Amino acid sequence: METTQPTLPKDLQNSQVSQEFKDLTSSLPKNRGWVVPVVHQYQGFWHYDWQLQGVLSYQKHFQAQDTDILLVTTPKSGTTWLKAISFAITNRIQYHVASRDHPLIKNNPHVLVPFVEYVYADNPIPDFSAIPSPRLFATHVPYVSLPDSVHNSNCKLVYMCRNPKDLFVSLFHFANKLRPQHMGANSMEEVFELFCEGVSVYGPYWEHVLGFWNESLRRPKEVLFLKYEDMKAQPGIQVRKLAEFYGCPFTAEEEKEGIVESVLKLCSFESLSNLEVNKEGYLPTGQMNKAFFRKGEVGDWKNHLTAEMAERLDMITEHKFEGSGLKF
Ligand code: PAP
Repeated sequence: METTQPTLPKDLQNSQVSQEFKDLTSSLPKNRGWVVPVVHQYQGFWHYDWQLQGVLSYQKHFQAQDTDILLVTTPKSGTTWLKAISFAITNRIQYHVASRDHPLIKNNPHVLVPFVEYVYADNPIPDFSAIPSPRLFATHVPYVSLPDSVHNSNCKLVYMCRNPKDLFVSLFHFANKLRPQHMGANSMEEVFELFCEGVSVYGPYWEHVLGFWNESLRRPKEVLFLKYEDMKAQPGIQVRKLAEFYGCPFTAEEEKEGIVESVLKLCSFESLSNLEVNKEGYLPTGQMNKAFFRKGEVGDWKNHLTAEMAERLDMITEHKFEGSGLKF
């Protein structure tokens, strides 16, 4: 049997949000959350309260620098993997990727590359001054809700998306792991309906993806759009693409030493999921690290969705992405 959280992680507890924030959200559209009872819609996307508190503070206070790198995903698109790979690439002078003391051996990738809105949710005015350049952050925030300073800077955005069928299945399992035992599991049919209506954390999924897809077409030098499936199929090509995009392509010498293979090995599902820290550890918010590692495969939806569900998701995706040039 899969283990669930002993208690609701801190970031999902309503007691963590201020009264001022509660007054503000009282006028926003509401719906049923997958883990918490209520989610609110802000600028067209669904958030649970602690997260939205962070998004608002992030919008208000974050000052982007042109050298910043922001990793963006909608949840369950391969965030943990992208964080690990990006951390390994951008810090490779300081931390040799084949070293047994590499920070990724002792730390979950979410600790090394934090979600910036969660940092703000915890502390409305965090101090980022000690972070060396290029600063590496992650976010799930949709394009429309990113801070103006991100929109107006030349900072680099990497967006990783994943096909909606696998993403839905991954999110379904993740949400059930986060729900403490006494709340019981969601039924797949119920949350499938919500997902199709766009009600998922940081959803609607399709609008989230399109926001960054369109921006990547408009500003290809600043916005790199990747797919989880391509990363699985051609990891070497994608890792080299990332290193180039970050302005630190691999040298001939590094290539000769097999750096690409070392990065991929260090960050592989097998390596990360078998580390002590990821089997036993918890994030500062209280989430179990192991919840971020399930199967790490493409096509697992076939084991979970009925033919009707798959067809419905395909039809919605085709309709929403029509004319955009984006396909799975
Ligand atoms: P997040 O957006 O909530 O941070 P994220 O890392 O995107 O989570 O989602 C976890 C998914 O990525 C899981 O997919 P699954 O449920 O279909 O299995 C997880 O297994 C997968 N994953 C985690 N690490 C890796 C990795 N190193 N390589 C490939 N897939 C991975």
